[in-house]
Amino acid sequence: MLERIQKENDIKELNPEELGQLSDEIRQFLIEKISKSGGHLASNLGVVELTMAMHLVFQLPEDKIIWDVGHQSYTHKLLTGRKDGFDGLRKYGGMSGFPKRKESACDAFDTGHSSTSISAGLGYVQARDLKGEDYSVVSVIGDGSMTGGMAYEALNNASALETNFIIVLNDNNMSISENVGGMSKYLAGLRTADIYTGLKKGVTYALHRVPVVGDSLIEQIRKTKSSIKQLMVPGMFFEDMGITYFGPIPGHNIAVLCRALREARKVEGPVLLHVITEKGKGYEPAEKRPDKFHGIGPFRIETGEPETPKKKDTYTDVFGKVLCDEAKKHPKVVAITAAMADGTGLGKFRQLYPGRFFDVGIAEAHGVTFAAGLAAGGIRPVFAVYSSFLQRAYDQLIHDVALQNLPVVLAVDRAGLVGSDGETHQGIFDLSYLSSIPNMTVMSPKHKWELADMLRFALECRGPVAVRYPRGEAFDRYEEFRAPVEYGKSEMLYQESKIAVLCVGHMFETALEVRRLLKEQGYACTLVNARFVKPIDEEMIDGLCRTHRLIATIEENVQTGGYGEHVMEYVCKKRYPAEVLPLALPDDYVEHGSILALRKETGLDAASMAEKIRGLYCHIVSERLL
Ligand SMILES: Cc1ncc(C[n+]2csc(CCOP(=O)(O)OP(=O)(O)O)c2C)c(N)n1
Repeated sequence: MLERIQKENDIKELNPEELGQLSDEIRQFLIEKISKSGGHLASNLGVVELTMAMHLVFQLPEDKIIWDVGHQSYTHKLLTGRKDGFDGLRKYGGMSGFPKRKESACDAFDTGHSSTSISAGLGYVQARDLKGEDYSVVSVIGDGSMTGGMAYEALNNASALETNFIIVLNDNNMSISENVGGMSKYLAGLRTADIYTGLKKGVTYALHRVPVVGDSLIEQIRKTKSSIKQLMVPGMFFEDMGITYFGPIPGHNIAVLCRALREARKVEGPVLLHVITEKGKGYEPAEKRPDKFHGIGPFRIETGEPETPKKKDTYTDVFGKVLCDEAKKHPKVVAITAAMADGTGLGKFRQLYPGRFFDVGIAEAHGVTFAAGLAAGGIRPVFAVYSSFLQRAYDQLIHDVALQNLPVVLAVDRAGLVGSDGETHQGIFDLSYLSSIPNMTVMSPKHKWELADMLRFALECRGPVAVRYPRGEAFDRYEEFRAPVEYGKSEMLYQESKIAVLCVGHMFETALEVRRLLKEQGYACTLVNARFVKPIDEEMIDGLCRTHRLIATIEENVQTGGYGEHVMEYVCKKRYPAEVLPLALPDDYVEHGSILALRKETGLDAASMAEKIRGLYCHIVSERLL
C-alpha cells in the first residue's frame, strides 16, 4: 500500500478498506526506520490515523497543516512523497526530523519548540482572509504542548475569529513524561467514559456553531444550552472562550476522524477537535514506556533495548547526582524542570525529594519567574533546562531574575551543538544571550569533576548563575586539572608563550588536540580553561597579552556576543598589541547531523582550528619581521 503513495493526496486514491492496511504498513515502516536511525517514535506511532485522516480530508499543499513541535510529523512526511528520505533521517545532509518549509511545500511552518502552532495557524488564517483566499488551516497541538503559555495567548486571540480555523488537540495524556497541571486534569475529565460513550451516540460533538443541524437532541441542547451545558456538553473551557469544541473523538478510527474533520471545516470560527490517541500505539515496548520511546537512539525491535547501551555518565547524569547530594545537605535547594525531568537528569531528585521537585509543564518562561519567586522567598532554586528552550524566557531572566539579582541557578543542559535534532535544538546562543545580562554569572565546565565543583560553587553565589554544559558523555580525563573554582577566575593548564588558546567548557577536549597539533608543528602554545564567560578573567588576559602574540578563543557558541568577542573587546579596550582570533560558530543556524560532522562543517574541528591559528600566527610574525 505504501508503495502507492508517491506524493501528497495519493492517499485519496485508496479504498476505505485499504486504509487499515496502510496504517499497519506505516507503523511497520516507522518502527523499522527509527530502530536504525533513532528519532521520535512513540509520538509518531500515536498519530498515524490522525495524519491519514487529515490527508484524506484536506488538499495539500493548498490547505495548511501546522504541527506543534513537529516531532510527530513522520507520517505526514511519508504521505507527502518523502519515504526515501527516511534512510537519511536526522543525518548530516539528510531529511530533518521536523517540518521544514524548504523540504516540502506541504510543510506549512517550521517547528521544533513547543506551543507555537495555534499562533502560527492564526497568522495563516488572518493572511488568508486578508488576501481573500480560500483554504483550510489546521494546527495540531499535543496535550503536553497545551501546557505552554503561548497556546493560551493564541486561543485567547483566536476566540473573536469569525472564519474557519481548526485546532486539533492530540491528547495522549502524555508530555514526554506524564503530563502535568490543571489543563491535563481537565482533559482527563473530558476523556472519561461517561461523556465519551453517552455523547458519542447522540451528540457526538457540541455542534452549536455548525450551520446544518438535524439532530433534535442537539437542537434541544442549543435552546437550553446555558442551563444544561455545564452538565452535558464537554469542552466548556473552550466553548466559553468562543471556541467550538468537538470531542472527545477516538483518534485511531479513520472514518470517525474524517467525519469530525469535515464537520469542523464547516464551522465559521475557531473549532477545537479533541482527539484521543495512544502514544506508542502498535509497538508494545513503546505503548508500555512511551516516555522512553519519545525520542530514542537506535534500538533492537524485538526487545526495545538500545543498540549500544550507555557506558559512561553524561554531563546530565553528573548534574543529577551532584544536585541530589547537595539537596541532602541543604534543605532549601529545590529543582525545577519544564517537562524535561528525565532529559535534564532530575529523575532521581524527583524520587528522593518529591516535595522539592517542580515540573511546571512546557513553560520555560513561567519556570524562570517561578524560580525568581522562590529565590525571593528564601529558597535556592535550580532550574535545569535545555539551552535552546531557555531562549523562551529571555525577558524573565532579565526582568524577574537578574534585575533583582536573585540567586537562581540555571543548569543549562544541551549547550553547544546537539546534533540530529537540528537547528531548533542547537544550544549555540546561550553564552551570548546570558552574558549580555547584567548581574548574571556564566560558567562552563571542562570535565565532569568541574561540573560538580561549579554546581556547588553556584549554589553558594548570591546572584543568578548559569552553568552550561553539553549533551552526551562527560569528559572524564585530566582529573588532575581541578583547581578550586574562584569567582571570575580562569584556570591556567599549560603555560608557554607566543600562542595562547583559551577554551570554554567542553571544548577543552578539542583544544587539547589543537594544542597537540600546534606543538607537533613546533609552536609553543599556552592552554587556558576560561571557566567564566561572564565575568571574563581580565587579570589572566593582562598577563597573557604580555607574553603572547596571538590569543585564540574556542567556544561552541555563535561568535556574535560570545566569549571570544568579550576577550577581543577587552584586548582592544586595553590597546594590547596581541591579536585575538575568536573561533566560534558562524552567524547562522546549524542544521542536523552528527556533532563531529557539524564541527567540521563550521570549522570547529581541531584540524581546521589549528590550521587557522598557525596561519594567523605566521602572518603576524612575518608582518613584524618586515
Ligand atoms: C519550548 C520547548 N520545551 C521543551 C520541548 C521538548 N519537548 C518536545 S516534545 C515534548 C512533549 C510534547 O508533548 P505533546 O505535545 O503532548 O506531544 P506528544 O509527544 O505527547 O505527542 C517536549 C517537552 C520543546 N520541544 N519545546
